[in-house]
Amino acid sequence: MSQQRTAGKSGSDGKPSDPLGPIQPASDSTGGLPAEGAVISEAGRTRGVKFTVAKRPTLEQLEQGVLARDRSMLSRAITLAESRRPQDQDAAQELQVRIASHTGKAIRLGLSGVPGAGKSTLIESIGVWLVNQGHHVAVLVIDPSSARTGGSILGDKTRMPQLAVAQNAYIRPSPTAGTLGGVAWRTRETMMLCEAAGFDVVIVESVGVGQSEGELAELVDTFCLVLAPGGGDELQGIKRGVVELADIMAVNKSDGDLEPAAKRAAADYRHALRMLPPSTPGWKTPVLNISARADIGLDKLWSSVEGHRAVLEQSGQLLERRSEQRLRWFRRLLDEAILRRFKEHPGFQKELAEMTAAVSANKITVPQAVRGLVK
Ligand SMILES: Nc1nc2c(ncn2[C@@H]2O[C@H](COP(=O)(O)OP(=O)(O)OP(=O)(O)O)[C@@H](O)[C@H]2O)c(=O)[nH]1
Ligand SMILES: [Mg+2]
Repeated sequence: MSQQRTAGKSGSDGKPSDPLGPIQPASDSTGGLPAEGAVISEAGRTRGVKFTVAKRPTLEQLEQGVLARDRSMLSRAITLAESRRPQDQDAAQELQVRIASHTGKAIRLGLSGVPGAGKSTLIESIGVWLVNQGHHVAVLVIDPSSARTGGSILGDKTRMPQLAVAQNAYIRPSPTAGTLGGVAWRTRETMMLCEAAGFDVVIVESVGVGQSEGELAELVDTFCLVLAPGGGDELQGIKRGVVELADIMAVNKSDGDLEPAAKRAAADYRHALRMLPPSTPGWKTPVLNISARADIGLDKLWSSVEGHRAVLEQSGQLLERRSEQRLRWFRRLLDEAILRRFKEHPGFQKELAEMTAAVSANKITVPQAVRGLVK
């Protein structure tokens, strides 16, 4: 993650550099090229190395670039949104305000499942299929590994080789902040940027490990659980709460030797679902046998996505879900803003250091220290 943004720190002379700092070419698999006006950095020149540091685009340029579906600008806008620097966050939020009226139209699909279930392979197959039908597909890969490695762009690219080079597709890995699965801290903002860029299908892939699925399900309109046939009892190792969230269950790898096991697994899931409340009132969660590798059942999967969307729209639940999504976003940004204001309060850092020392030396109890600081 730190690899993405190295700029913007104080210079060696102690003076802060450009308050917003240049944005590095983003680490996505499709954009990432320096924008027009890229300059050879001084450091690069003196060392005789030819690398470029792109000039920071203005908010206007970012806005126009995103709306014009300029991949490079979209990537930079996402990098800005993901930056942890307060000034970047201010700019990123201003950008969200500017693009707001262009968002909200996409199909927001979440794919979760255990590692190796075939999520990426499925996105490659269905993504290419959608692109060939004239859709514009954005894929956000929530990637726990990239928090460690600084981005597994190559991994994503090799898993989605055709989609990565497709004209009307955009793939963006987002590192989670150390947590496994779930969503990255700016997935919502990234999704908005992709919608503003005219992607009418936004797919979010996230590893599911039994507790993070809820986070993803809350972020998207349609939540699809990708499963793979295993040996024995299929229902083991998959939590009831997770199955309850699924709007669609796709048993992948229903091909070759695995086909019989995949069929049995699907029957087990169908049986289990009968005892659970529906994920969406008025909708019966389908359990589909698919093969991402052999392109089996993808049309059924997509018609289920569209069917679910139609139920959401007709029943008014889409508006409800969107409103809940907005409220969660509101609360999250509000919490962040309050915390930031609090920490920026004059004298806070000094008091924090004092209280930390006092707590450490057991001179004050933890609740007393917290109370003292908040006052
Ligand atoms: N037989 C078969 N193998 C598949 C199918 N889909 C994926 N695989 C294989 O399963 C393995 C994992 O696939 P991925 O698409 O990387 O799985 P993933 O769920 O994205 O994995 P993570 O991102 O690590 O969580 C790869 O070796 C794929 O080739 C399929 O439909 N049939
Ligand atoms: Mg994957």
